[in-house]
Parts: sequence; C-alpha cells; structure tokens
Amino acid sequence: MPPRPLAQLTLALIKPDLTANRLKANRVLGHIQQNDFTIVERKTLLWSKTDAEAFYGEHRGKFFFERLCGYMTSGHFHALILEKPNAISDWRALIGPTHPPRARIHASDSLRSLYGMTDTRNSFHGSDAVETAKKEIRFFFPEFDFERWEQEQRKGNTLES
Ligand code: IDP
Repeated sequence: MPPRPLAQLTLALIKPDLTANRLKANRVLGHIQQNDFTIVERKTLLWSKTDAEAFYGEHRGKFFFERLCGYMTSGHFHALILEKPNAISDWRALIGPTHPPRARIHASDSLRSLYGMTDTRNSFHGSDAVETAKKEIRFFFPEFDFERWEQEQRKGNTLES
C-alpha cells in the first residue's frame, strides 16, 4: 500500500465574536469535520491586552492594531491544533480572504464570507507557513509534544506500508 500523504499541523483560532455565539461556533466545528480536519488539541482562552499585543506584535503601528487587540480581548475564544495533509493551506482556503466583504465576492462559501463581520472582526485565524504554525502552536500549546506527534505519524506510515 502506498504511504499515506504526510499529515501537517496548523493553528486555528475561532475569534471572540464567533465563540460567543455557541450555535454558530458549533456549525463551524461541523465545517472543520466535514473538511476532514482532525482536532488534535483545543482550548478556550481569555486574553489580556499584553497577550494580544504579544501574538499580534508584527502588526504594531498599523492603523488597525489597537482595534485588533481590543477585539481579541473582548471575550473568550477557541484555539485549536488542526491536523490534515496540507492543513496550513487547506485551513487558510477554508476560512478565505482576511477581509469578509472581499471573501463574499471572491470566496462566497468560505467561513469568513459566512461568519465574518468586518475587516477586523473576521472571526478566524490560520497560520500562514510551516514555521509560523510551529511557533503559533507553541505560543498557545507550550505543552504540545511535537516529537511524539511526528513519531506517531512515522509509526502510522510504517504500519500501513
Ligand atoms: P490574516 O489573519 O488573514 O492572516 P493578517 O494580515 O495577519 O491577516 O492580519 C491579522 C488580523 O488583523 C486579521 O485577521 C484581522 O483581524 C486584522 N486586520 C488585518 N487587516 C486589517 C485591515 O485592513 N483592517 C482592519 N483589521 C485588519
């Protein structure tokens, strides 16, 4: 049997506006499963301003930075580690463009098109590259054992071949 395509991990956030709406948040979990992602870890968090400024530090100085930090500290939100082959690009494709009005034109069935409210309150985050995913997973899940996860992937492939 050919080896399975290698699984990849990404960090996803379901931002506070959506987390506050349990019905919509549950629908989003349905989208995640229907699109063959496995939820490896999941936690619900409430950020301080310092936490938000640390995670979004690269945007400091931009016109939307204060608004973004205010939004991300406005309530609880979900952080998830998602697993799937091509998880990083597949999750970014599923959530769609950063700006919901643009998503509604160019990716009308994306999650930001369906659930996003404004350019800032766009309801989702997804890592944009392998190194960023690792860094962001460490940020939210410092206890996550990457080595063990990689070992399990290798073991799974060996058992199947
Ligand atoms: P991404 O979340 O699609 O990767 P980034 O450029 O990394 O987009 O921006 C981080 C977050 O900052 C966005 O998800 C959104 O909440 C907010 N943001 C980005 N661009 C704008 C903007 O032009 N106006 C208002 N908020 C923005």
